[in-house]
Amino acid sequence: MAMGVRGEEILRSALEGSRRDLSRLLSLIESGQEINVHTQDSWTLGVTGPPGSGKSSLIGNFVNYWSSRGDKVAVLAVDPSSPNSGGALLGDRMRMPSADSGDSVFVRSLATRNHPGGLSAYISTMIDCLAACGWDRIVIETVGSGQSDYRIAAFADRILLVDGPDRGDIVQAEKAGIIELADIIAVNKSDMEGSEKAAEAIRSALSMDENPPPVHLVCSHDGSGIDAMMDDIENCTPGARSRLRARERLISAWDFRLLNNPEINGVIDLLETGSITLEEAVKRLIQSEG
Ligand SMILES: Nc1nc2c(ncn2[C@@H]2O[C@H](COP(=O)(O)OP(=O)(O)O)[C@@H](O)[C@H]2O)c(=O)[nH]1
Ligand SMILES: [Mg+2]
Repeated sequence: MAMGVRGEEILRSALEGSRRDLSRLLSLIESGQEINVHTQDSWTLGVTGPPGSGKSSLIGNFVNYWSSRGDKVAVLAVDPSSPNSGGALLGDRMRMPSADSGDSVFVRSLATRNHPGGLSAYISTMIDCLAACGWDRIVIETVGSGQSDYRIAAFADRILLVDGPDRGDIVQAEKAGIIELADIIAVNKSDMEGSEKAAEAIRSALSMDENPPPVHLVCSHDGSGIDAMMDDIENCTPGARSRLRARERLISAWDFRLLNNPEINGVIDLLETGSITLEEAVKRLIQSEG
């Protein structure tokens, strides 16, 4: 959908600082509208990891840290299950203490539910818009439970992987993909038993790596370990893992195109009845892309 007059008005107002219109702008992008905004240099951090590991709580720490230094922080919380106004967002608001205080924080929850293939087609535009509207720090929180969910993290220039003490299983092979993408790993809840062991398990699993990411033991509740981790986040230079991330972005964009191809259901019908081969199905879908 091309950008209409209304879209242009909303963009202008968002660029002038209206938060309400920034929200509207993100909704327009989510509904498939093209928004032509000048691409900006953006500072992005992806935060991913299993549900309950403390991603939102840690982001609350980051928000305090940056906003007290005068930075404007925007958080895009990608929630696979909830609609925009769902309970998860309310919970997150409570864990992000400054989320509603003042002009320096903007939190937006995005549902993946209505988007086959995830949010990959929109996330870059959203980042560009946020940067153009003056948000210096853009944090993308995703649940690292499904492929397409954590792939969204690859749209950020640096990635923090969060785990908890009860979840030492992050080293499992199935998670290897995301561990490779992580620049920094946080084992949160250092106040709880087993956290040190979990951090050790992760460190030893990574010991064969040529360039292993630092593993920080932190506690979002009392702030311990956070400063040292912030130093690493600030000093993290995108680069080492940029090729892997580019690959994830490509796969994610490809999935999105496939799942949103208008011919897909017809092609699946034909496959189901055995009327065409897989090879023919792929060809048909590619041809229908024009
Ligand atoms: N004991 C302890 N609990 C924590 C810590 N950080 C977060 N939690 C709790 O863990 C639960 C999940 O936190 P949340 O930030 O929502 O996790 P998310 O699902 O990864 O975003 C909440 O009940 C938090 O209060 C911590 O450092 N120590
Ligand atoms: Mg959360």
